[in-house]
Amino acid sequence: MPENMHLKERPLLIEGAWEVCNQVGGIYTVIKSKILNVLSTVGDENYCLIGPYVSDNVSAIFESIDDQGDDLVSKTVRSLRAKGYEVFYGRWLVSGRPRVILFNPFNEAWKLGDIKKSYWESHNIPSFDGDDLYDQTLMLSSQITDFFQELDNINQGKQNIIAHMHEWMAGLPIPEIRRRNLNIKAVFTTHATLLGRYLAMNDPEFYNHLEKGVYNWEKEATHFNILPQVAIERAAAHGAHTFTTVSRLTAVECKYLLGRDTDAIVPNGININRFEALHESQNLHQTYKQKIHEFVMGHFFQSYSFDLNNTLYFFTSGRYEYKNKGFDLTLEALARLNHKLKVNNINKTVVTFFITKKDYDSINPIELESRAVLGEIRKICDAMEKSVGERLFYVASKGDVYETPSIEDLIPESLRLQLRRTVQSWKSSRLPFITTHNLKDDSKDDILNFARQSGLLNYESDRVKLVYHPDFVSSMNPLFGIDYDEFVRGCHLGVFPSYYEPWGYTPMECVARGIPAVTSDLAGFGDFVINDLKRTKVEGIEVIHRKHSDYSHSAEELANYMYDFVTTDRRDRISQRNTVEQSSIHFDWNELYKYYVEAYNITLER
Ligand code: G6P
Ligand code: 1S3
Repeated sequence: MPENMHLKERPLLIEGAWEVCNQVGGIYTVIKSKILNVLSTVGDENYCLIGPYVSDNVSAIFESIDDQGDDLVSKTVRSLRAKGYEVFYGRWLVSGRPRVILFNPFNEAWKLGDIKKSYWESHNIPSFDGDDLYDQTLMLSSQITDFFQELDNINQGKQNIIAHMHEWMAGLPIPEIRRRNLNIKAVFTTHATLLGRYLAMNDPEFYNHLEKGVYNWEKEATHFNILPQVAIERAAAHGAHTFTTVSRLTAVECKYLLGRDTDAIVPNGININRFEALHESQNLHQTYKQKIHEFVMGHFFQSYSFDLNNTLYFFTSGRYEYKNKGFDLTLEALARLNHKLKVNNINKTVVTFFITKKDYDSINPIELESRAVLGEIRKICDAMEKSVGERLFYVASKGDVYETPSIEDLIPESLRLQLRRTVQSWKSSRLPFITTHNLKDDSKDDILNFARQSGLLNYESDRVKLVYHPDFVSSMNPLFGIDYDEFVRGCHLGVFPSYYEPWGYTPMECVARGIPAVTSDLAGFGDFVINDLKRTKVEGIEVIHRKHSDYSHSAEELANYMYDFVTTDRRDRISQRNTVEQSSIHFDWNELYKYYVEAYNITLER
């Protein structure tokens, strides 16, 4: 094991998060993807995750184990069960199969009032009623705290124990560990600050004001009605022996909004499964691009067609935070790109996908019908292909090889008529839709409103087209029929110029799949590329300047980058994809887990 992955002692590491066995967002990726590195550092017997038993598919990813072992965790589980607690103790069925303990938050619903009262009296954490997530985190924390209490009683100081809790939803046991004076060292990692996220969404001068220290946290938290959660975040940050966050950018928020400097930065890594041969990755790009072509034919060709061989696929994705995730800047840059491509007569089409999650009633039925008719057209073409093959073979076997058979000889009239009728009934004069689904609040949607105001409405003359898919892409989804990973591989460029982004997994995921990506210097990942890798440019990763640049300049920088990308030829794109994939090695947990080890070593010394 490399020296920087070496722990001073082998503690029992208990790692807790709301997203253990419960996929919500990026924290799930952090926890799950680094498991193999944790196990090789502390050993399976010294590691256990802890989280909620809430996910709909928890039974599919959790396998019970017995509690008869002689180790500290099993003994604690036995003891809690004897006291009447319901403890789900087992293995999380992901790579590494780590041990995991889950509690059903609702088991403590009967004493929610008391839990709230005690956090108020002991830690000055106020409460509100009617917020389900908040209530569940409180009820979960109460059980996790009891687990730590029991663990400490049984351990009696024999082994070092580290409780590593992520984000405010799992942060609440920390102040209690300290108040009860348990012999457990607490690490708290925040993956954003709640107040930072709200302020960034609402104050255009957020970064300027932040560093000037103008915000009064209590006043702002009250204003956004998030005082209880912020109070938990602060209590966890202040109570932890070691306080960490995912990027230097978020560390600034920690200092000014949570009132404590971080002790270490723990950047997010990813598992890089590298292919033996470069062409495997290129082949996958080709295969999945074909799937996206099929979607594009169904979506656009009913109205008009364009040359798919000269079409590039851009995409952005993430939680629907229009400004924070840089959807606004991406749209502005696309509008400018559209203009540039038109005035310079560049005969390329850019289809840009917005993949996010927004409330909708259903997939647009016209979209589904179009896909179905396209399927019919394909079936007729397949039948024609078969007919051509058979009839050609017949003609050739007769020895008439020098006569070119006519189309009438090769394809029966019935098939030709069927094709003509189907295509004619399919064609439509409407503009291709922007969104694939019927949104609940169509008239207030920011993406749609930008399209309406800028006139970027998928006109035939537009070089840039928009497709807004307000749901995650998955193989179960009838429009694409592929998983998100595969979708990423089939695209040409990922665009993520965030305004508020503590880290940002999306560009990293692109790069790991050999697809170039754009990030910004206000995303932790972009900041890491510039400041930690000391590179102004890593092949295939473009960092757009937003920190010291106004909106219009950033949009222009992005539009110019896109323009250069579009006008690059295919051979250069192929070779860029190869180098991009190689540069992803910098972001592998094998490189980045050392920062966690460093944080644990600091903790063990405290
Ligand atoms: C991969 C495939 C090639 C294909 C190319 C298209 O490299 O192996 O067969 O020509 O992708 O690249 P493009 O950037 O135009 O999608
Ligand atoms: C947070 O999730 P988000 O999308 O709300 O945590 C992620 C994992 O650390 C991070 O990548 C992201 O930037 C944060 O914002």
